[in-house]
Amino acid sequence: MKLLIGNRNYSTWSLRPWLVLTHFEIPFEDEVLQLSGPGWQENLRERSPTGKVPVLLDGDLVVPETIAIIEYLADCFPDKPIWPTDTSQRARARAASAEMHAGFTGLRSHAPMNLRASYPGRVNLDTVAKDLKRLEALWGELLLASGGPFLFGAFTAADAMYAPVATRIRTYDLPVSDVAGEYVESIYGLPAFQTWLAEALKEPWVVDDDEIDVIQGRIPPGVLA
Ligand SMILES: N[C@@H](CCC(=O)N[C@@H](CS)C(=O)NCC(=O)O)C(=O)O
Repeated sequence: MKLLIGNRNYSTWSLRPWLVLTHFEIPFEDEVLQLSGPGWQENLRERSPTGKVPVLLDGDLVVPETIAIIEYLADCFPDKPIWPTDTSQRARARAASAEMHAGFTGLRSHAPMNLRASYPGRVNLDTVAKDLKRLEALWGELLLASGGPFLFGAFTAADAMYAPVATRIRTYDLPVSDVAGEYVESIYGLPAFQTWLAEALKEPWVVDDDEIDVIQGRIPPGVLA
Protein backbone atom coordinates (compact mmCIF):
# COMPACT_ATOMS: atom_id res chain seq x y z
CA MET A 1 0.00 0.00 0.00
CA LYS A 2 1.09 3.55 -0.64
CA LEU A 3 -0.36 6.73 0.85
CA LEU A 4 0.02 9.95 -1.12
CA ILE A 5 0.18 12.79 1.39
CA GLY A 6 0.67 16.55 1.43
CA ASN A 7 3.31 18.53 3.29
CA ARG A 8 3.44 17.13 6.79
CA ASN A 9 3.62 20.53 8.44
CA TYR A 10 0.25 21.58 7.06
CA SER A 11 -1.73 18.66 5.66
CA THR A 12 -4.35 17.80 8.23
CA TRP A 13 -6.20 15.30 6.07
CA SER A 14 -2.99 13.43 5.25
CA LEU A 15 -2.08 13.15 8.92
CA ARG A 16 -5.28 11.29 9.79
CA PRO A 17 -4.98 8.06 7.73
CA TRP A 18 -1.18 8.16 8.12
CA LEU A 19 -1.65 7.94 11.90
CA VAL A 20 -4.04 5.01 11.51
CA LEU A 21 -1.62 3.15 9.23
CA THR A 22 1.37 3.84 11.44
CA HIS A 23 -0.24 3.32 14.86
CA PHE A 24 -1.80 0.01 13.81
CA GLU A 25 1.46 -1.14 12.21
CA ILE A 26 0.04 -1.67 8.74
CA PRO A 27 2.91 -1.90 6.25
CA PHE A 28 2.85 1.02 3.79
CA GLU A 29 5.00 3.60 2.11
CA ASP A 30 4.23 7.26 1.66
CA GLU A 31 5.02 9.96 -0.85
CA VAL A 32 4.74 13.69 -0.27
CA LEU A 33 3.03 15.73 -2.99
CA GLN A 34 3.72 19.43 -2.60
CA LEU A 35 0.88 21.78 -1.66
CA SER A 36 2.78 24.82 -2.94
CA GLY A 37 5.30 25.78 -5.62
CA PRO A 38 5.11 25.83 -9.42
CA GLY A 39 2.61 23.36 -10.88
CA TRP A 40 1.55 21.83 -7.57
CA GLN A 41 -2.15 21.77 -8.40
CA GLU A 42 -1.58 20.19 -11.83
CA ASN A 43 0.62 17.56 -10.19
CA LEU A 44 -2.07 16.80 -7.62
CA ARG A 45 -4.70 16.49 -10.34
CA GLU A 46 -2.47 14.04 -12.24
CA ARG A 47 -1.94 11.84 -9.19
CA SER A 48 -5.29 12.12 -7.41
CA PRO A 49 -8.80 11.69 -8.85
CA THR A 50 -10.07 14.48 -6.59
CA GLY A 51 -7.00 16.70 -7.00
CA LYS A 52 -6.54 16.38 -3.24
CA VAL A 53 -4.53 14.33 -0.77
CA PRO A 54 -4.56 11.90 0.93
CA VAL A 55 -4.97 9.07 -1.59
CA LEU A 56 -4.42 5.41 -0.78
CA LEU A 57 -3.06 3.19 -3.56
CA ASP A 58 -3.48 -0.56 -3.11
CA GLY A 59 -2.63 -2.45 -6.29
CA ASP A 60 -4.99 -1.06 -8.94
CA LEU A 61 -7.30 0.42 -6.33
CA VAL A 62 -7.18 4.20 -5.84
CA VAL A 63 -8.99 5.47 -2.73
CA PRO A 64 -9.26 9.23 -2.11
CA GLU A 65 -11.14 10.78 0.83
CA THR A 66 -9.90 10.34 4.37
CA ILE A 67 -12.95 8.58 5.78
CA ALA A 68 -13.08 6.14 2.85
CA ILE A 69 -9.38 5.33 3.34
CA ILE A 70 -9.87 4.67 7.04
CA GLU A 71 -12.94 2.48 6.41
CA TYR A 72 -11.02 0.54 3.74
CA LEU A 73 -8.22 -0.09 6.22
CA ALA A 74 -10.75 -1.25 8.83
CA ASP A 75 -12.25 -3.64 6.24
CA CYS A 76 -8.83 -4.99 5.20
CA PHE A 77 -7.60 -5.45 8.77
CA PRO A 78 -10.65 -6.48 10.83
CA ASP A 79 -8.45 -7.79 13.64
CA LYS A 80 -6.97 -4.35 14.26
CA PRO A 81 -9.11 -2.17 16.57
CA ILE A 82 -9.13 0.81 14.20
CA TRP A 83 -12.66 1.48 15.45
CA PRO A 84 -13.80 0.53 18.97
CA THR A 85 -14.93 -3.09 19.08
CA ASP A 86 -18.27 -2.48 20.82
CA THR A 87 -21.02 -1.66 18.29
CA SER A 88 -22.43 1.32 20.22
CA GLN A 89 -18.97 2.73 20.74
CA ARG A 90 -18.18 2.24 17.05
CA ALA A 91 -21.30 4.24 16.21
CA ARG A 92 -20.17 7.04 18.54
CA ALA A 93 -16.66 7.00 17.11
CA ARG A 94 -17.98 7.15 13.55
CA ALA A 95 -20.37 9.96 14.47
CA ALA A 96 -17.56 11.97 16.07
CA SER A 97 -15.40 11.36 13.00
CA ALA A 98 -18.15 12.38 10.59
CA GLU A 99 -18.76 15.52 12.64
CA MET A 100 -15.07 16.41 12.34
CA HIS A 101 -15.09 15.74 8.62
CA ALA A 102 -18.10 17.94 7.99
CA GLY A 103 -17.73 20.61 10.65
CA PHE A 104 -15.47 22.73 12.82
CA THR A 105 -15.16 25.19 9.94
CA GLY A 106 -14.21 28.06 12.27
CA LEU A 107 -11.13 26.25 13.52
CA ARG A 108 -10.31 24.92 10.08
CA SER A 109 -10.40 28.34 8.41
CA HIS A 110 -9.11 30.60 11.17
CA ALA A 111 -6.53 28.37 12.89
CA PRO A 112 -4.77 26.30 10.19
CA MET A 113 -2.53 23.42 11.24
CA ASN A 114 1.08 24.59 11.27
CA LEU A 115 3.16 22.15 13.29
CA ARG A 116 6.41 24.08 13.26
CA ALA A 117 4.80 27.30 14.45
CA SER A 118 3.99 28.76 17.84
CA TYR A 119 1.55 31.64 17.50
CA PRO A 120 -0.15 32.28 20.83
CA GLY A 121 -2.77 35.00 20.69
CA ARG A 122 -2.96 35.23 16.88
CA VAL A 123 -6.43 33.66 16.53
CA ASN A 124 -9.48 35.86 16.99
CA LEU A 125 -11.27 33.79 19.61
CA ASP A 126 -14.70 34.92 18.40
CA THR A 127 -14.08 32.99 15.16
CA VAL A 128 -13.46 29.69 16.97
CA ALA A 129 -15.55 30.02 20.16
CA LYS A 130 -18.46 27.89 18.86
CA ASP A 131 -16.10 25.11 17.73
CA LEU A 132 -14.14 25.13 20.99
CA LYS A 133 -17.38 24.87 22.97
CA ARG A 134 -18.47 21.87 20.93
CA LEU A 135 -15.03 20.26 21.26
CA GLU A 136 -15.13 20.64 25.02
CA ALA A 137 -18.57 19.01 25.16
CA LEU A 138 -17.70 16.13 22.81
CA TRP A 139 -14.21 15.37 24.12
CA GLY A 140 -15.36 15.88 27.72
CA GLU A 141 -18.25 13.44 27.38
CA LEU A 142 -16.21 10.77 25.58
CA LEU A 143 -13.15 11.07 27.85
CA LEU A 144 -15.31 10.94 30.98
CA ALA A 145 -17.04 7.79 29.73
CA SER A 146 -13.85 6.05 28.56
CA GLY A 147 -11.48 7.26 31.28
CA GLY A 148 -9.02 8.31 28.53
CA PRO A 149 -6.29 8.85 27.60
CA PHE A 150 -7.95 8.72 24.16
CA LEU A 151 -11.58 9.35 23.26
CA PHE A 152 -12.52 5.67 23.48
CA GLY A 153 -9.77 4.62 25.89
CA ALA A 154 -7.19 3.21 23.47
CA PHE A 155 -6.28 5.14 20.33
CA THR A 156 -8.80 4.71 17.48
CA ALA A 157 -9.57 6.35 14.15
CA ALA A 158 -11.68 8.93 16.00
CA ASP A 159 -8.50 10.23 17.66
CA ALA A 160 -6.77 10.30 14.28
CA MET A 161 -9.61 12.51 13.04
CA TYR A 162 -9.17 14.94 15.95
CA ALA A 163 -5.35 14.95 16.06
CA PRO A 164 -5.00 17.97 13.74
CA VAL A 165 -7.41 19.90 15.98
CA ALA A 166 -5.25 19.09 18.98
CA THR A 167 -2.22 20.61 17.23
CA ARG A 168 -4.09 23.86 16.63
CA ILE A 169 -4.82 24.16 20.33
CA ARG A 170 -1.10 23.96 21.03
CA THR A 171 0.10 26.11 18.09
CA TYR A 172 -2.26 29.00 18.87
CA ASP A 173 -2.49 28.38 22.62
CA LEU A 174 -6.28 28.25 22.42
CA PRO A 175 -8.05 28.38 25.78
CA VAL A 176 -9.33 24.92 26.74
CA SER A 177 -10.18 23.02 29.91
CA ASP A 178 -7.66 20.81 31.73
CA VAL A 179 -9.44 17.74 30.34
CA ALA A 180 -9.08 18.94 26.76
CA GLY A 181 -5.50 20.06 27.44
CA GLU A 182 -4.60 16.58 28.71
CA TYR A 183 -6.13 15.06 25.59
CA VAL A 184 -3.94 17.33 23.44
CA GLU A 185 -0.91 16.04 25.35
CA SER A 186 -2.04 12.44 24.77
CA ILE A 187 -2.11 13.08 21.03
CA TYR A 188 1.38 14.63 21.16
CA GLY A 189 2.59 11.68 23.23
CA LEU A 190 1.49 9.09 20.67
CA PRO A 191 4.63 7.57 19.08
CA ALA A 192 3.06 7.66 15.59
CA PHE A 193 2.32 11.37 16.01
CA GLN A 194 5.87 12.04 17.20
CA THR A 195 7.23 10.32 14.08
CA TRP A 196 5.07 12.49 11.82
CA LEU A 197 6.02 15.63 13.75
CA ALA A 198 9.75 14.91 13.52
CA GLU A 199 9.46 14.62 9.72
CA ALA A 200 7.26 17.74 9.53
CA LEU A 201 9.85 19.80 11.36
CA LYS A 202 12.45 18.94 8.70
CA GLU A 203 10.34 20.34 5.87
CA PRO A 204 11.51 23.64 4.36
CA TRP A 205 8.33 24.45 2.41
CA VAL A 206 5.92 27.26 3.22
CA VAL A 207 2.25 27.23 2.21
CA ASP A 208 1.01 30.81 2.37
CA ASP A 209 -2.65 29.75 2.50
CA ASP A 210 -1.97 28.05 5.84
CA GLU A 211 0.17 30.77 7.40
CA ILE A 212 -1.87 32.88 9.80
CA ASP A 213 0.21 36.03 9.32
CA VAL A 214 -0.47 35.83 5.58
CA ILE A 215 -4.16 34.96 6.08
CA GLN A 216 -4.59 37.90 8.46
CA GLY A 217 -2.70 40.27 6.12
CA ARG A 218 0.35 41.03 8.31
CA ILE A 219 2.75 39.45 5.81
CA PRO A 220 2.22 39.52 2.02
CA PRO A 221 2.15 36.20 0.13
CA GLY A 222 5.56 35.01 -1.07
CA VAL A 223 7.63 36.60 1.69
CA LEU A 224 7.81 33.60 4.04
CA ALA A 225 8.65 31.10 1.29
N1 LIG B 1 -12.45 15.64 1.72
C1 LIG B 1 -11.03 15.38 1.56
C2 LIG B 1 -10.27 16.68 1.82
C3 LIG B 1 -8.81 16.56 1.39
C4 LIG B 1 -8.13 17.91 1.32
O1 LIG B 1 -8.77 18.99 1.31
N2 LIG B 1 -6.79 17.85 1.27
C5 LIG B 1 -6.00 19.06 1.12
C6 LIG B 1 -4.67 18.91 1.85
S1 LIG B 1 -4.90 18.78 3.61
C7 LIG B 1 -5.67 19.25 -0.35
O2 LIG B 1 -5.38 18.29 -1.04
N3 LIG B 1 -5.71 20.49 -0.81
C8 LIG B 1 -5.36 20.80 -2.15
C9 LIG B 1 -6.44 21.56 -2.86
O3 LIG B 1 -7.54 21.72 -2.31
O4 LIG B 1 -6.20 22.01 -4.01
C10 LIG B 1 -10.60 14.25 2.51
O5 LIG B 1 -11.35 13.97 3.43
O6 LIG B 1 -9.56 13.62 2.31
